Amino acid sequence: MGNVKPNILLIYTGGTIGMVKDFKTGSLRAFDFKTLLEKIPELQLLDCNIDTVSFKEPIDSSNMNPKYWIQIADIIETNYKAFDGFVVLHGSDTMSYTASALSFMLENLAKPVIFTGSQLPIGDLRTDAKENLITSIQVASLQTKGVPQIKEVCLYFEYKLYRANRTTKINAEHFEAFASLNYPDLAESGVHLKINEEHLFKPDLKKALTVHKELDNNIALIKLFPGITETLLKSIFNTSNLKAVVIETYGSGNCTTEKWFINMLKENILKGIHIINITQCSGGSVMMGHYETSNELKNIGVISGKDITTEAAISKLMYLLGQNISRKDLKTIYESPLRGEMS
Ligand code: ASN
Repeated sequence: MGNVKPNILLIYTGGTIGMVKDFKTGSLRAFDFKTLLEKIPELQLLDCNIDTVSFKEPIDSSNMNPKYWIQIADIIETNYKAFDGFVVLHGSDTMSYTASALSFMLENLAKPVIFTGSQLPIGDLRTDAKENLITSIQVASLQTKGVPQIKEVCLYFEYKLYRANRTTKINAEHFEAFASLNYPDLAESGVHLKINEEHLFKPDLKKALTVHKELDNNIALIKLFPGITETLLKSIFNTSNLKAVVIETYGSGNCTTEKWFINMLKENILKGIHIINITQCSGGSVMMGHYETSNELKNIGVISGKDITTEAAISKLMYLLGQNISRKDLKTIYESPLRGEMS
C-alpha cells in the first residue's frame, strides 16, 4: 500500500484562472477546461493522479449563489471515497463566500478541499495561476502514512494556505488578494512548503462525513454608517420572509445608542428575527458590553459574531437556518466555533 499515489479531483467552476481575452470586446470570458490542462503540462510532473470535473457552464464568481455551492458539495460527496483530496478552481471575487459555505456544509470533513484561483488568466505571460494551481494540488496531496494531512476547507493564494472560513478578498489587483486577519496561515510556500501543523483543524475522525444541503438565504446584511436612516432600516426589516440580519457594526461591536435604533432591533428580535453583530473592521472581535454603545445590544439578545468574517457570518447563518434548530439553540450554536471560523 505504502507508495500509492494520492488521487486528486480538480473541480473547475470558472473564474479568471480559466479565462481568455475576447480580442473583439477586450473583456474576459470563460473557456474550455480541457484547454486549461493543456496550458499547464507541468501538472503531469506532480506525484499524484489528477482527475477533472467541470461546471457545464463555467461562471464568473460574481454569479455564484447557494445553488452552485450545493453543486460543489454534491461533486465532493459523490467522489469522496474515490479521492484523497479536492482542488476547487473558483473566481477570486466570491471565493471566500463559497469556501466558507462549503466548510459548514461538509461536516466531519477528513480530507483536504483547497479553493484556488488567480488574478490573471492562465494564458497570460505573467499569470499567477500556475503557482496557485500547482501548489494547491501539492497541498491536497500531502499525506502522512496514507492519511491526508489537511482535513478542512482551505484557500490557497499567492504562497499562502489559509483556513477558508477565515479569509476575505482584500485586493482587486495584487496577487496577494486574500488575508486571514484573525487566524494564522496554515502553510507558507517558499523554497519549502512549510505547514503550520499546530493551526490545522483536527476533526473527530470517528465521525463520517455529513453533507448539509439545506441553506436558507432569507437573510440581510446591513453595514452601519453614521447617518443611516430609520426609513432604510425599517424597509429592510419589513422584507417578507426575513429570518435573520447580520449587522456590521463599528469597532468592537458598537452602534448608535439612539432610541429608534435600539427599539427597532428589540422589536424585531421579539418578532423572532435573529440579529447577529459582526464588526466592519477587517481584524479583531466584537465584544458586546465592552463599551456602553454595545451594552444594549447584549441586553436585547443580539447574537455575537465575535471575530467571524462577513463571508463566514453569512454562510454560517444560511447553514444554521437550514437546520432544524430552536431559536434559543441557534444563538448558542452561532456563538460557538463549528469549523474553526471563530475564536
Ligand atoms: N471576476 C473574477 C471572478 O471572481 C475575478 C477573478 O477570478 N480574479 O470570477
